[in-house]
Amino acid sequence: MTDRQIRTTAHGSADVVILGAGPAGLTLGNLLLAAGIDCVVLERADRDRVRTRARAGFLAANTVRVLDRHGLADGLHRRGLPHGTCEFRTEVGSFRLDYSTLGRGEQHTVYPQQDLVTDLLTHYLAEGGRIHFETEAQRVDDADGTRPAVTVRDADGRPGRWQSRYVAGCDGRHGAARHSLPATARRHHRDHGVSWLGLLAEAPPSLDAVGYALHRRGFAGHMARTPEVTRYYLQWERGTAADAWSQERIWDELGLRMRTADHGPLHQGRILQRSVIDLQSDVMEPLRHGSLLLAGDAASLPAPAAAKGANLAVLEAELLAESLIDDLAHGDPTALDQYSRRCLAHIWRAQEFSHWMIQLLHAPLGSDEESFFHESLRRSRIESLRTSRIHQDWFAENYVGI
Ligand code: RFL
Repeated sequence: MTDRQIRTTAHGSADVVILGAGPAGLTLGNLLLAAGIDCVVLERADRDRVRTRARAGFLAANTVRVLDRHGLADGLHRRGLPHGTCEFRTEVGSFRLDYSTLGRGEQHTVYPQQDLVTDLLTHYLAEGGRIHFETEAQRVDDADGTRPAVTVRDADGRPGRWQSRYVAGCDGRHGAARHSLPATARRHHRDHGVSWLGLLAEAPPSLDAVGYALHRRGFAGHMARTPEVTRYYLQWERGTAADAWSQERIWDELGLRMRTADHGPLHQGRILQRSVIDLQSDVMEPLRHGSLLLAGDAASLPAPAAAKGANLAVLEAELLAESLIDDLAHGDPTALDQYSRRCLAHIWRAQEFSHWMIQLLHAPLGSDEESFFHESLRRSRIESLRTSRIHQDWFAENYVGI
């Protein structure tokens, strides 16, 4: 398909219209296509933006299993790197957990999200999948719950309309699917009151482990992405702009919090990307409203402290594909009834662990009694994780699990 064909066409129909070409939407698209279901993906961004948006990197064992099951994991097996260790650097010493030998014995695969999305897109197009870039969904209307219509606008502002039997809202937290939900939809939301400066540095990883530094000045994190690029995080004062600090100051602060005086220097390099992330979580409930179904970040946003979002997106896409195929190909009208309940069980598990990680990683920065109490609980939690094999098994199972 040429870029021109991909970009035009403001009107059309399909049994399933998928909003968003992220991990959720493209996994779903590939699975429906393989089952012969008539579907189309509508994506707001252009093709280059979709293929280069750097976000996640740590893929759980179950995500790899899902992608393997459907022949979507070739690139990941060729270029992804196995990862099974994390290192905690704290005020009272540091310790490592080889989590791939704990819990269920599972490990992560480090594979940048933009590479996964590129693989999914390439596969989808090679199989003849339909996608329209630069096509922004504005609203999903579904008066009687059986024949939804998606109002769209292309890059030149021209309006259009897509008709379908089902709409899969895979368009993230701020997409049209969430904005089109009925008043009965609930959003359970928590602001954790903590912010991070997220950084991508043109520098090789400095540790052969995920690094979690707990420091009285705040948290710092280190996560490998590729042999040339590393993601870092700095706990960041809420409201401070991402560009408030020079590169030099950022590297100094990372070095201080990561205790390079004791552990050796970090490999430094140009900072390629920086963004402020206010740690927030939410869950939409239910995930089905008539013929509109939510998956991925549109369904639930786990704060990125435990690397769950992209993994949930792939899992939910598979569950949604199974239900849609049972309904549309096998004529089972009840197939979608359990979709919401099945996903929410995984979502709340991931939310709980993500919440636990946030409590573990962040020191309250005040000096009052409340902060002292909170900080003492955190130290006790870390000490238990350092010394208790049962606690370590629990950690490993939840850290890689989904
Ligand atoms: P995405 O990836 O946001 O894709 C949604 C797509 O929808 C498009 N879109 C629209 N299209 C049409 N009409 C509209 N009105 C639209 N509105 C939006 C967008 O352009 C986009 O292409 O959602 P999806 O598929 O649900 O996937 C979710 C993941 O992207 C997200 O959860 C993860 O990136 C979270 N996350 C991580 N998850 C992990 O599992 N492991 C990690 O290591 C990990 N690291 C991270 C992360 C998120 C981060 N950020 C963004 C805070 C690291 C970071 C820094």
